[in-house]
Amino acid sequence: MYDRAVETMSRRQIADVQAERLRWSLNNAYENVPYYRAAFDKAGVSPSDLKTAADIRHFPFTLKTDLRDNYPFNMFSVPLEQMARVHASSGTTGKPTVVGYTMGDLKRWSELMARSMAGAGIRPGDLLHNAYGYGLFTGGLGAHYGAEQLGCVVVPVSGGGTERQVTLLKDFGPTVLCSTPSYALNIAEVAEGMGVNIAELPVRRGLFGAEPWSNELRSELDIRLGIKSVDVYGLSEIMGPGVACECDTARNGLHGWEDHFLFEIIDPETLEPLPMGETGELVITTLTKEAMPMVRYRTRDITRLMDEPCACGRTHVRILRLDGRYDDMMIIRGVNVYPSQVESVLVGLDGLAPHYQIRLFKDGPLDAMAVDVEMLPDRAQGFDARSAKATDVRHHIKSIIGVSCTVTVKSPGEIPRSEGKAVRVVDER
Ligand code: DLL
Repeated sequence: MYDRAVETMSRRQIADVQAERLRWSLNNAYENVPYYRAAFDKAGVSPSDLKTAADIRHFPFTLKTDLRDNYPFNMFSVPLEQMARVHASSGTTGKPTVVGYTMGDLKRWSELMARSMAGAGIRPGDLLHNAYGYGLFTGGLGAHYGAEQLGCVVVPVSGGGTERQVTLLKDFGPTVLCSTPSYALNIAEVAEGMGVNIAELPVRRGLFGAEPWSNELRSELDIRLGIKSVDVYGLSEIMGPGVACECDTARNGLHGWEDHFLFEIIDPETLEPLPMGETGELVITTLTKEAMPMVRYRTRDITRLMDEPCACGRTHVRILRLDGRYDDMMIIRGVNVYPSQVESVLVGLDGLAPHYQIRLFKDGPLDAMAVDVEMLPDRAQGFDARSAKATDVRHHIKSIIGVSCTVTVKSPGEIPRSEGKAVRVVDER
């Protein structure tokens, strides 16, 4: 699955491949998607204006609302009968966003997911327990077909039924676990409650993604599950999982597959492209998608790119691990805070379980943050112990992130556990 010639192309070769494929993709969008024809015409650009990949900056952005406005199938560039599958993401408000694939798209998706998995140290013959949700969510089927393409044996468990997941992990002895990081933590906890030590089972690798997770949570998962956890990124609008993935060697930034996607970082306020290395919103253009080309899709994900070659030899741009989505950023008394920063402080603090939930509420005219945490079950749970721990946590959050918040120590098990993407923030404003 590892094609050295592709994954170690020079930056120059990458730019050439991108320019050529971009011209095809912009043409596909312009000729076959009325939405794009109107958007390009309005912006006064035509696919023939593109000379190099950098000229993408003249083309208009695509937003999630554009997909919603074209619900369900109007972003597709081929007639429905030429398509092979649709997926959709639920979204918190309004209509879901629907995405579509031709057979060719599904083949490329499987190949890119297999490429990602191979980079992550998964090998043909690995028995892969897939606990990403199957269905309209792209996680389950994306990981499934990628793993089969790589030559793994897939156990298609899907999410939920956590005790059964543990039993299967024990009985089947898979070597790879795929799930969201928060669900992996839930599985670890349920296993411990069932007297099963996953660290002693054959599972050696975790491929986790679909939500932000901190390095602290990674260390926790590595130790509790006895695995090496690797981060995988993707989004349904662009393809699904496998748009970018960390490598086994460095686990330092996710290799974004630049022969299929063009990555940019823009300032989310001015919308101007930012130079390599600066932090901003990730914008992605598809280069090879047939059924649903996306031009400058604004992901709302905040990160930065690095283009130095990785220790593994790969040259494709690396996406720094994500702090979170622009929409998840909380502004507490003028300080910008992402839930993952709170996670970094909490996970690993003495006596604290790695489960948390943030509540946002109004304190007069201002936004305020409350953090719910849990003590480890084997610690004293009395009133004094809890208040001392709450003070301790509040102090840590204040000194590390710089915001004041209230902290409530809940009983073990009281904070809701995740079976997919964890709900980290509850908005009570
Ligand atoms: O979450 C696809 C996926 C499935 C990725 C399984 C990885 C593994 P959506 O439901 O469309 O697709 O959600 C996409 O999830 O824009 C990010 O905000 C977030 N996200 C995905 N992967 C990561 C990650 C899938 N590794 C949205 N780190 C994206 C942080 C992630 N956030």
